[in-house]
Amino acid sequence: MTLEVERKFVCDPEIMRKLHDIGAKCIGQRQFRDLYFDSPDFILTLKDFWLRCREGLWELKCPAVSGTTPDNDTETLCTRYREITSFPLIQSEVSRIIREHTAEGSESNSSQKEQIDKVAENENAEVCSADDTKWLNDLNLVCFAEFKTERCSYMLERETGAVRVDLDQADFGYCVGEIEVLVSEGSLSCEKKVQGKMHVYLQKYRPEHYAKLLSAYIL
Ligand code: V4E
Repeated sequence: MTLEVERKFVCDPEIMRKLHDIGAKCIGQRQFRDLYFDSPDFILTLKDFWLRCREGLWELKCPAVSGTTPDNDTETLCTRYREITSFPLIQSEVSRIIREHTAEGSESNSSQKEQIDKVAENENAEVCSADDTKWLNDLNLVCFAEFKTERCSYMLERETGAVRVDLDQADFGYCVGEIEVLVSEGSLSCEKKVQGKMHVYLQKYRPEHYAKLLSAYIL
């Protein structure tokens, strides 16, 4: 079976020359700043949900495949997430996750529950401002990671179709590449997992959060 997958790879100083040598064409370069949000006790990321604001645009990456285990190499090596970009849908999904978590435990009081419900009610709002931070406060979400990335994108024409390669240089000194390809399902199983920007960021700046995600097999 063939899968469309995104795979990260380590960038060495020669990577641009190597891409040029194999015929890859640079199709653009851009810079962006990412802000990631979670509750102080990591409710979202411990469930593998990643809430991001990139240059004013919101995105929620949700685990697309349930039941992922650390023994399943294909799942851990490939990025398979559902991406929600509609702001009202993001608000309703995030408030649902927080509400469910709150219902499981008894740590939240009734006024917190009311605030969560208010955000969920906004689900059908026609217009939402991307810089509206009130809903973040209502759900007690805080920014846990902020970094800039310089991204160079390349295209490589192959018989099987076009291959896209992104090279990301993060402002905290980490460089990672990502390639989007069609592969046969069995071909990914024994290769080494490459750390993404978030992995390195948390390891460096948020060791407590990083340790919790490692224990939960999220990273
Ligand atoms: C850590 C993480 C996520 C946040 C970062 O997502 P990523 O795709 O690395 O960021 P970026 O800047 O390339 O986003 P894009 O421009 O493609 O939208 S989302 C999911 N995770 C978890 C995760 C994981 N466990 N393993 C791997 C290999 N990647 C991500």
